[in-house]
Amino acid sequence: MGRAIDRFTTVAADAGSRPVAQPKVLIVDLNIFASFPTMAIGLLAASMRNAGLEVDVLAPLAFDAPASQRERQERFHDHVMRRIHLSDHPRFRAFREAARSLRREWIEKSSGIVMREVRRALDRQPDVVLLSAYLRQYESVQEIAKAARQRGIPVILGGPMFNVGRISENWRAIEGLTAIVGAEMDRDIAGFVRAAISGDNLLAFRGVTLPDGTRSVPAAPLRKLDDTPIPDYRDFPWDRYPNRIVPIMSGRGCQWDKCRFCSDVISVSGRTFRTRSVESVLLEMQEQARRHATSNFLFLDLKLNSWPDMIRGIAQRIQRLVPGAEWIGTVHVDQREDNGLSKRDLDMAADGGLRRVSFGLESGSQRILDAANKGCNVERNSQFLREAHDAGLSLRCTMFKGYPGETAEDMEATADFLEQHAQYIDRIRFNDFTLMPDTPVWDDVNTAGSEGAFEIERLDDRRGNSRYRNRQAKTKAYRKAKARALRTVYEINRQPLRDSARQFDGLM
Ligand code: B12
Ligand code: SF4
Repeated sequence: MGRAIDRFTTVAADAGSRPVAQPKVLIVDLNIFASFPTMAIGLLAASMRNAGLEVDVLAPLAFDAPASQRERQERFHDHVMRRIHLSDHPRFRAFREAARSLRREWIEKSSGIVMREVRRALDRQPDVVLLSAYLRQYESVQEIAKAARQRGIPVILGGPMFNVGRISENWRAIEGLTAIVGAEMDRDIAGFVRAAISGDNLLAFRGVTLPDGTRSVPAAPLRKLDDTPIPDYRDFPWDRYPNRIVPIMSGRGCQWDKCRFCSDVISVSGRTFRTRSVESVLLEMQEQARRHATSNFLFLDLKLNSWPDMIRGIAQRIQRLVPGAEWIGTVHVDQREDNGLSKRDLDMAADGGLRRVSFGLESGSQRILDAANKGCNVERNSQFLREAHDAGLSLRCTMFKGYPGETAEDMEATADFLEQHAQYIDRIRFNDFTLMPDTPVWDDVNTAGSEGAFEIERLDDRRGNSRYRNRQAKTKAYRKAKARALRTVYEINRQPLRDSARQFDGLM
């Protein structure tokens, strides 16, 4: 490390002042779900530019790197693939595992186009490279770190899950990394980058792991979110996006914070609920609308109704500030008396431009919702679906099968629920239950040990997940009920989206 100060670019700070040396920073966006800019990159770029650093963002889509599409109107082929992916038949298991691992390999492969552009950018000799990575991007991080190392350029890695000790412990072995950061760096990034370039002690910053395994104290969740910068999305290839959609966050974390399977609330920015003021959110929307000539917004909040006055405040005031504004987000149909999702709230939100809502329905069985401590009930989910649909909203929900303890009766209840509510739902993402280390259900399963029907076969610290075997899912009755549920999922997903929400298709 320890790169010399004379490699800094010299820029004039402002007229009349002496020229100051400014580091050149390269940030590589590894996100290929590229139909809107990546918020972490926009935030870090804004923060560093505000502090006078020279920032270059490399966004793969600008160089024709193939973007992956998340969701679309399905064809029969998608139905068949989902049946294979979610198969529990014992005779099918080996084939399914092989198909999954091939798919994983394909997803995790680094892109030749991205690497070509990264090498070109590294040849321009930035003073430091920043990478923001999901855990599926190990191979890309490895290749970029290697290329940077060959040129003597330090590499800092950060991302949503690097606050989890066993994960950063696994990744620190990547050759060429200078440090891994598991902290919300909105305000500290410029100081951190300067310290990395000068070879100062990085353990003076919280949430840092060094390649030799030493680490600083964990970083506390960032408070005073109104003081974070407005993300700078100027570097993203706006002309390549099918629609101009600005990502925004009104708060971080989730006020409920209790679902036993939830890994969002253990992530860097998901820990403990913090909100911005309605005022600051509205001003950011107005400013981004002006900068990018659009009125479409995607709220990335884990739970947009954590503080019900946020959703109401946006609904009541945004049209005056951004005429024609349209927005979408994720909610949790919790059981508080005021959860911000009453019929009146939903009608008002739709009038205020809300077009689409995603929510974690998870299961149609109350027993499973309770076991997962989801804080929801089947009746209220049902009522929400009807009322939101009547208000004109497009509804998407996420669900899983295979939660520990799920039986054939639970799957029957799910299949029934879906059949009864198919006309209200536009899209369903139906997943296999993911058992993530460090979540409460992980502890449940480990405590049950060999007594339980759920057995952990392999723990994958690099990807932050695990492979498990669920004996309950093996019965014929379970598989029959699941086949019925999946038929309804396909019936729903093969329909086009509601017209009013089409520009938001596939974003969540
Ligand atoms: C919005 C979102 C999406 C969006 C947008 C993604 C995007 N990259 O823009 C969509 C819907 C496309 C998406 C897709 C997926 N997502 Co997602 N997503 C999120 C969500 C809800 C918010 C992310 C976000 O913008 N946060 C706000 C910013 C400010 O926080 P941040 O990213 O952590 O960044 C801060 C710090 O980490 C740090 N930092 C970040 N990068 C760097 C870099 C450096 C150098 C430094 C110093 C610091 C630093 O500073 C930032 C500012 O404070 C998170 C949940 C969560 N709690 O984070 C999941 C989450 C990130 N997603 C996750 C997953 C699994 C996925 C999918 C794989 C799901 C799927 N099966 O399809 C895909 C894969 C996408 C891909 N790129 O490969 C996981 C990631 C787990 C992992 N293994 O890494 C999370 C944590 C959810 C979860 N608990 O499972 N996702
Ligand atoms: S409501 Fe959503 S974000 Fe909140 S704890 Fe549950 S799954 Fe996690």
